[in-house]
Formats: sequence, structure tokens, C-alpha cells
Amino acid sequence: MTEVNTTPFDGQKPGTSGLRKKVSVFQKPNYLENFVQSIFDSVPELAGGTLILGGDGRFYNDVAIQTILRMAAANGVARTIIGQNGLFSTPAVSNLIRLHKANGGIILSASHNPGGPKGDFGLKFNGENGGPAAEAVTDAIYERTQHIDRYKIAKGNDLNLSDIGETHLGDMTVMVIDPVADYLTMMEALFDFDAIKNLLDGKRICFDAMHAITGPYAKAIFCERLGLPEDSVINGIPLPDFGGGHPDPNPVYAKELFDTMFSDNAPFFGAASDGDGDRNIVLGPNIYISPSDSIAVLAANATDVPGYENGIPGVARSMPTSRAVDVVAKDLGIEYFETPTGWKFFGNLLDAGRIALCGEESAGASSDHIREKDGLWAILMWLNILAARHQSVENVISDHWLAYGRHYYSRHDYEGVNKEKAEAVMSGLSKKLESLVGQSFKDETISKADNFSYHDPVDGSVSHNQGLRVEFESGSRFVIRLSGTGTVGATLRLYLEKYEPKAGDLKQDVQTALRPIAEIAEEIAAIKSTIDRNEPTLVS
Ligand code: G16
Repeated sequence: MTEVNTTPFDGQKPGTSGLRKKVSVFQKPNYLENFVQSIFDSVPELAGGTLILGGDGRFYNDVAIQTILRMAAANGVARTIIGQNGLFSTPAVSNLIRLHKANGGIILSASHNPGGPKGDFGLKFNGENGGPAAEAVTDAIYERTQHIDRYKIAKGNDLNLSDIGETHLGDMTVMVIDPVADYLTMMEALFDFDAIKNLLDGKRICFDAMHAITGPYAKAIFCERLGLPEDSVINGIPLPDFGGGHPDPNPVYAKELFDTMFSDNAPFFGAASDGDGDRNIVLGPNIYISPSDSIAVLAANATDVPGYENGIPGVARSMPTSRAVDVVAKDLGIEYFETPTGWKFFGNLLDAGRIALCGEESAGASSDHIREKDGLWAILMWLNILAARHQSVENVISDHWLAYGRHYYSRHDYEGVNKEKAEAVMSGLSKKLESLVGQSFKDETISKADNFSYHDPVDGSVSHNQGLRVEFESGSRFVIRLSGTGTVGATLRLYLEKYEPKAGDLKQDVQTALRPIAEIAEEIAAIKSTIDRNEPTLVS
């Protein structure tokens, strides 16, 4: 064990989901070590406790994990449980923290961001409830990074992480485990696998693992457990650079899946997850389910699924997520909450038993089974609902809109924007907000315009500046916020939503339905002219 002198780095402030930077930044001498030591200094319970450790297998995962193991030993961690070859999905880590009553977990991932030597790397810390560390903890870690002057590390050779079993590093026990087994056991407890197997008998599915962490999990579930053919999982081998792709399950980056599902010979069901396995998308032949709609469908049909057959106490969604799930909650007579973007904000509501299901527009959904979003869980939930209802994806969503109306929804992303210009859009709109109420644009009159602040109903904490929202009397709205996960310049997100009651036209083209709201948003916020762009980088 040794102590190494160091000096602070600027900018080690965790964003929406941990610290995300270019690989080259993490490779700077002491950069990783400073941040990891700041975690150990800020979470003293880890000394003498249990740590869960693993990552999505992206470039630098293998190097970083050995460093963190040696630092864990030097900082007095009693036991580290690590995935074989250093791999764990994010939901698997959340489950293991809870299963082993661990004091926390470190996940090496930049989620949906690209990998490889020129790509992104990331590190997030989850607390003992299994969820992303609360803001008070990430603030403490950041504060520590600004004053750090030494870190502790054990000397020695790299540990062999390819063999399952127990070994030691100094006084620390290191357990190398199968990353999939406990996750599969948890899924078996929640879902009716026999019903799903019957549903899929003679049908084809296409799951795109995007060369990221879910490949081994999906093969164990779909091929080994449900008996589907090997080609049901595409891009199933995790690669350090995700095969040169971008492990973000959207129409642009999951093109192979979208082409398959929008072909003449499309499979019965399509789905994908992201780099670290916490996001999901669901498709049927020639139809893509908007993540906001997906959450509403899961809530409306939860009692069809064994793990939720007694009903759910409440639901929550992040503020920019469409309000489709609110309509379901009102109908069910259960509580519903609007939280800031970031999974950590669901933690208190889940821990308090106020909600059992939650989700975000950014392709995230999950329940109280863990404290992270869970890609394969959401996909199995859909399959279980299809099995219980004996319906296709298209029939389920059509019935849903007929019952509750439809929230047309889209997100327009402007990526790699000059930071000052992106901030100018935000401050320009912020200054106007108060004066907007009552003003009319086209056929819409503004009923509310504010900068969203969240008052956590469980611990009373308040989080300000969580996005600018402009709502219309018709129930439509637009929201603008800056992403907290990008690593190049700023990413400006414009979220558009239009509610169509159940008696209205439920089969419009999404972008056509939203065009008037998009035009009003541009008239009010002047995004394109302020940042010198003609079009968004990505429309999803
Ligand atoms: C992370 C967070 C999510 C958030 C998403 C997008 O997802 O866990 O809660 O919705 O980022 O955040 P932003 O709009 O700030 O980029 P992931 O899958 O990247 O960990």
C-alpha cells in the first residue's frame, strides 16, 4: 500500500449520470485516481464494507478496473464483487448492491456515448440503495476533487479477472462472479417466462445489443432461457469500441434494427439497449414506440405481469418526458410525480414506496426491483404484456391511444454547440418566461412558462434550474434544456409535445403533428438563429 501525492484537476463535476469525459482525459496521469479517491474520501462506509465493481466493457474498462481494485484495497474495502472480465450492466450492479447489502458500486461506463480510444469513458458511483448517488453525495465528491492532494493505492500485478472465484488483494477479498446469473434470477421472479415462451413460439424477434454490454444478458434470456434462435440477438458480442458504432438505441444509431423492423419481412418484435444496458427501445413491424408512450403502456398494463399483479402505488417521469403516463395514473387513481432529468431523482420516491414504476423520454424505464433504469426489464415487461393480452405491439399501442388519447412527442437535439451560444438560448428564454403567459402564437395560447424547480416530497430538498418549459392552454408544450451527458461543447435539447384526445386523429405523422409547436418554439426561443444551425443534429 502506498500514498501518492497529486494535485486537483478542474472539471471533475459529475453530470446527469456520473463523470463523463474523453478517454484521453481519463488517461491523464492521476485523473482517474483523483476521482476514485474522492469517492472513497466522501463515502467513508466503503472502508470495511462491500463494493460492487464492473463496467460496460468499453475501451479503458480493463485498465481502469485494475486501478480501482488496487485503490479499493488500499482504502480498506473489505470485499469487492466484480463481474467476470470486469463486465457488469448498470442494472446488474444496482441489483447486486441490494442483494449483497453492499455499501456502494462503481460502474465504468459513458452509457450511450461512443467508445474506443477516441471515444468517451465514464465513471458513476451508486449508493447503498443501488441507485445513482444523490446530489448531496456527488456534490461532496466534486468538492473533494478540488482539494485532493494524495491518493492511496496498492502495488502489485494485475488480478486475473477471467476466472470466476475468490481471491485476495492485501486484506481485501475479491469475488469474481458471473455477471448474468443473478440478473436472470431476478427477471425470473418478475415475469411469466412460460407465457412469453408460448407467445414467441414460431415467431421471430430481433434484439440489437449494439456490440455493448447486453449481448451476454440477451443471449442468456432470449436464446438459452426462451429457446429462441441465435440470430434473435444481433451485434451480440461486446466490443471495446462497440464495433465503431454509437451504442444509443435510436433510429439513427440502431439503423440495422430499424431497417429490419421496417422491412416487408419484419419480425414480430424488435428491441435494443444501450452501452451499459439501462436504456431500451421497443418496436413492432413498421412501428416504433416512443419511450414516453412505452412508460404509459407499462403502467396501464402492469397488473398483467406477475411481479406487479397487486398494482402499483404510483408512477414518476422526468419533466421533459411526455405526460402520457400522468393520464394513466389519473385513470388508475394513483400518485404521479414529475422529477428532473436524471435517474437519481426517482430514488427517494422508490425507497419511500410512493412509486413502483418510473421512466424517462431518454429511453429509460424501470420499477422498484432495482434503483436504475433497466433495458432488458422493460423489454421483458412488454413481452409479458403482449403474452397476457395476446396482442401485437401495434394493437397494444393503438388500444392505448384509443383509451387515453395520444401524446405526440419528439426530441430535437442540437449537438456539439458552442457553449456560450447554447447558454445564450437558455438565458434569452429565461428572461422572457414571465411575460409569455397569456400571449398567443398561431392557434396556441401560453398558459404557463417557468424554469422547473423540483421539491423532493420525501426529503424536502430543492433542485433548481432543471429546464425551461412553456405550456399551452391546449395541453401542448415545449421544453428546452441543456444535456448533462455530452462531452463535446453543449447539447441543446428541444422537447415537443402535443396532446390529441382519444376522439381525435390518432394516426398522424409525428413530426407533422408537432410542426406548429416546433415553429412556435423557434419563434419564441430563436434557437437556430442563436446557435447558427439550420437543423437539429438528431430528431428522435
Ligand atoms: C442518463 C441519465 C438519465 C438521463 C439521460 C439523458 O442516461 O441516467 O436519467 O435522462 O442521461 O440526460 P441528458 O439529457 O442530460 O443528456 P444514461 O443512459 O446516459 O446513463
